[in-house]
Amino acid sequence: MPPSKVVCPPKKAQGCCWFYEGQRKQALVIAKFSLYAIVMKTIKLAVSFTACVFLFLFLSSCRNEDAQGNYAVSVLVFIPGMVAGSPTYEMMVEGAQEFARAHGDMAIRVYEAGFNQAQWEEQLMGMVAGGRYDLVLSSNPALPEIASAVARFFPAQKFVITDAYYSGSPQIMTYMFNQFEQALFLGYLAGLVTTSNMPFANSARRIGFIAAQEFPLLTRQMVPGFIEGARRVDPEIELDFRVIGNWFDAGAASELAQGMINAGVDVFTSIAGGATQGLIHAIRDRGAYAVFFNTNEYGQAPGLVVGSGIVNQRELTKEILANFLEGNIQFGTSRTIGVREGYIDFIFDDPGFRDHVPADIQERLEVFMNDFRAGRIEFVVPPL
Ligand code: RBF
Repeated sequence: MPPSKVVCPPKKAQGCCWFYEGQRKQALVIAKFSLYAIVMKTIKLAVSFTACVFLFLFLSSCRNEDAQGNYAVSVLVFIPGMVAGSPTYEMMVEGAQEFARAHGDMAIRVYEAGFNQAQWEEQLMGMVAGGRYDLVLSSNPALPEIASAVARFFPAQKFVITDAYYSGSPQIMTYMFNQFEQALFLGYLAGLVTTSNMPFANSARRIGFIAAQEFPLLTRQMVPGFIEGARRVDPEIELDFRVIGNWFDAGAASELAQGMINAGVDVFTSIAGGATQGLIHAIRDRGAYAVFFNTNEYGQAPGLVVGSGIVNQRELTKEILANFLEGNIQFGTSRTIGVREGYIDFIFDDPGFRDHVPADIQERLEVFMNDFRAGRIEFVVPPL
């Protein structure tokens, strides 16, 4: 395209017009480039500044949460799953944090390993590899095997695992809740409710158990304990046991529960972590009852959640940490704790029980629990 004459200064030769036009273009390019450079520099500065701010915030939060720094003792709470919605995990984290608040020189780091169980060993290995933690605390029946595999690579690393049984590794101590006992008294209550004339109790004498997945503690002790307790009320009671396949799918849990209600189940229990919300939804929707393990769940559906057991995991966690500070953990051993040791009980003192459960059922359960605490209930805990 010929250079435009319109932009030519009038006194310059024609040929110069192209030169001036070129200069103008050059100037424009330089100006654009400079503007671009300034904008980029500003962005770079802003990015670097933001990165520094984040790094600073991250490092300062690490000082509080992470295991190093100026703390005398550092503890990793390894959660095989997610904390929210999993009562035993919630209680362990709360107990550890409460203990650390009261003992200023202890750092607690909580690590959630998520639901991919195939990755737990690798994750635990990664966490302890730096040698930063004096103690790894966890709670899950499957954890001792994983911890012992990791322990072989790190002979100085110590582990305390609750809700689990293991002995023989000088690096590991376990605390086993006697879940057969809790299953027995919750099953007894389920038996009283399914045979009652409460509004949603039918004539079928069928109770339900929804599990996230099968594992030895569940299939060998919790499920058998639940049905044995119910049959102490009426030997004709049947158990409908179903498995979801994971610890988070509330939709699947709800579908299972609806099907079980259709089949005559009027009282449920479950061990399903976050997926338990689906069961709660189903009993609200359709009208049925539930009793729960481990923690106070009455508030989830007042009038329908008619019983809650409690494991004293929060206190146990604090005791473990206190013992660890005193050098009093018996590594290589396992301790079983239940009703008589004061670590498992039934929550009577809640409006969900007091205001909604018929008086005769309350009385019969109270007699049963008093006998239990006094050692007058006879039972044989099945081997794991
Ligand atoms: N319980 C939960 O509440 N949430 C979980 O995500 C969870 N994941 C588990 C994974 C495995 C492999 C096993 C064996 C158990 C899991 N439990 C979970 C069960 C829990 O640790 C405990 O055994 C039961 O709640 C009975 O106390």
